[in-house]
Amino acid sequence: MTERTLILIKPDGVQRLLVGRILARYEERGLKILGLKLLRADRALAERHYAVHRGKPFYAGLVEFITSGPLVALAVEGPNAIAVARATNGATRPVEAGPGTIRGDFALEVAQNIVHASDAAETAESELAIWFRPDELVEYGRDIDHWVLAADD
Ligand code: DAT
Ligand code: MG
Repeated sequence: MTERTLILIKPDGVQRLLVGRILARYEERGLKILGLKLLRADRALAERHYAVHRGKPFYAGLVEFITSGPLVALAVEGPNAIAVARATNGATRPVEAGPGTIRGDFALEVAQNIVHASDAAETAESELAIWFRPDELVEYGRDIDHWVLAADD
């Protein structure tokens, strides 16, 4: 099923000069980029994004971290995009993330795990709305879609 999802390259990914290499992984996988921007999240935006984690012991650190520098927000589309993006990211705890995943290749610590991706259809929809206005998402066809996507996608 064609899905859209939100991906963030968190401030550690930007500071470590990994934006291009990380973007390439989603792009090469075949996910279509619909929206892309670099911004520094303020506290209100971070708190909306991480509302489900409010009250957890790591919540304050999480908001602090995500607002600590610019990040890259990315809206992508493709078959099973939600699961594909999370599989490309790897497990939340980098120690459990397999080699070949972004976290498995570039991260060591859960609090500096480089990337975010929405975890379900409802969160993808609400998170995309938090980070992108509707007119910031661009719909277009790609000539390679014929090679990447099944005929009925
Ligand atoms: P994911 O980002 O894989 O969806 P999550 O939603 O459970 O993981 O947690 C959100 C982020 O919070 C995660 O990417 C890093 C941080 N985090 C999670 N568990 C943590 C912990 N035990 N200590 C510090 N940070 C944690
Ligand atoms: Mg999550």
